[in-house]
Amino acid sequence: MKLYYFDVLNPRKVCALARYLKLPVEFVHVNLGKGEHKTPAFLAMNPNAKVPVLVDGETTLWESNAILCYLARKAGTDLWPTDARQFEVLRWLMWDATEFAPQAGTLYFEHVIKSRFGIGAPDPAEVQKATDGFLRFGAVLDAHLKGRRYLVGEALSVADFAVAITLPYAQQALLPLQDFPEIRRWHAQLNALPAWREPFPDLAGPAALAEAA
Ligand SMILES: N[C@@H](CCC(=O)N[C@@H](CS)C(=O)NCC(=O)O)C(=O)O
Repeated sequence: MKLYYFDVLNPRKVCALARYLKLPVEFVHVNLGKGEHKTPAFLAMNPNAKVPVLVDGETTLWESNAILCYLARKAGTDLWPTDARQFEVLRWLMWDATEFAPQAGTLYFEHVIKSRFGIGAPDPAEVQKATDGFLRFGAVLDAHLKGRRYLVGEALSVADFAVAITLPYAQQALLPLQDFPEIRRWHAQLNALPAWREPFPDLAGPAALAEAA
């Protein structure tokens, strides 16, 4: 299995899960800064020109949340459950993609990506709108987590890997978490997992140094 990634937001969740599940994945670094996601070979795998992409034999899969479900099933776990919890997990994946991630992802883009790639200063109007949105949907998440260890009850699921993905960047992205103690508690639990804290292959290793050259 090959997992095409770059050390940014959406690939982070699938790399974390692959490592958590100890799957035999070959991590393939795609340098977005050098436009490696726009080559004909990459576009043949993902015409959206985005990472992550998973290739497993005849299967080529893009969209990080779909890859999460695939990996969970591949490892024979119920992190993507087959019982009634599946609808709850699906609910949180959809909610993340349409309500929460657009807010948190905008704050990540404005504060982290723009400075990393030197593509301008944060846009105050975008930041304000996303901060307001984060406060609105963050309140829903915080209330839901009260009395629950994870998003879907007591067991970890792919929903946790998806919905929490901006939280490792909370400080740099200026995510307004002050009034959300349950989100902070939940993320502290995820941080206890080595795979969550260190999802990417060693970017300081010889291969990465060669790539960066
Ligand atoms: N909905 C996609 C989004 C993937 C995505 O936006 N990937 C970003 C990195 S976090 C990317 O490859 N961006 C390259 C570009 O937009 O040029 C998913 O969840 O996989």
